[in-house]
Amino acid sequence: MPYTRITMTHFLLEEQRRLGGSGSFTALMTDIIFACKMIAHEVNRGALAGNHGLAGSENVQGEDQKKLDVLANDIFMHMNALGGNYAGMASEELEDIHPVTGAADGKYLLLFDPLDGSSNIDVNISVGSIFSILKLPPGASTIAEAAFLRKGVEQVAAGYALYGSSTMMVLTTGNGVNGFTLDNNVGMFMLTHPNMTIPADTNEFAINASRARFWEAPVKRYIDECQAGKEGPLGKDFNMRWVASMVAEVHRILVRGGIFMYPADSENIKKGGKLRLMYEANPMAFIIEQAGGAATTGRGRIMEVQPANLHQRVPVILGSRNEVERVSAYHAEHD
Ligand code: AHM
Ligand code: MG
Repeated sequence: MPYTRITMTHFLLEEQRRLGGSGSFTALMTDIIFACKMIAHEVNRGALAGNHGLAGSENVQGEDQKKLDVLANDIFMHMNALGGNYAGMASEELEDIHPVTGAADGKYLLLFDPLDGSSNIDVNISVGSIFSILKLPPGASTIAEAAFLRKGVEQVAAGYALYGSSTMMVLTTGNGVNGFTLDNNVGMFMLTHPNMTIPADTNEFAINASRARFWEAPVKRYIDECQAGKEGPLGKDFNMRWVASMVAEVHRILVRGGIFMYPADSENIKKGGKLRLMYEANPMAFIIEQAGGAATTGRGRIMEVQPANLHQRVPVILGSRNEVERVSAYHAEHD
């Protein structure tokens, strides 16, 4: 049988040829791939390397940082600064933007959550890294926070690495979604999931049900209807999953469909929601839409939210199009 495997590097080079690009995007993706491989290695070594437990510090969100949160952030910052492709970076773990010094030609901005799903680190459940790439606005000579505060529709690429039973990277550059699996023996990501698409219908939902007492009426209505099963208005039985790692939930939805919700509720709305617009919601919304799904706050498309600050939070409802549209319609009927 002929050998047909395509590495992620070759896939990116092929895309570059197709689009007539200069190669700088391929170069910056190479840095992200390195960073994710190194983080995968540290996640995998886990307790053997003393990587579990608290770092003894708090991040900008006031959350206790785990050792691996800090290590993953350091790896992501370091590896991506080396290549000189970025003018600046912003991380969920850092209060302020980080201009990349010595990279006068950096044309891109990188926003990332170095290790999402922190509550799962010490219990050996899947976690991931999420990234979003913007172009430096024309004429911007100094890097200020304002350069980063752009709607999700302006992203040029977004992706995630999933540190699960195998390590995967999933990427969109606005031309569909492709998934790559790390072959540990050769240290390369191989194209294993070309053109990932999300079925429009689903009977699987994901929500943290411990927050039910805080839910708004449209969310409560929808979940009640899912739980009513065949006898209810939706006319089918639903199953529920909640990993508490957004990367794992989004990946499951890309592979077999589903709806994921971290909606606004009476408690988290004081902060604007739970998930971060720039590091979690926007990149995942871009991927989900590119795979044929939908991503909304319940009251509008996530990628059209104008960010007011770097660490802004938003309600997130995403996944199989027909179910996401149903939940949006319930919000519209209610408001
Ligand atoms: P983190 O960035 O601090 O890890 O938080 C984000 C995570 C998401 O991956 C996940 O969907 C959610 O928080 C889980 O929240 P909860 O602990 O309320 O279930
Ligand atoms: Mg996160």
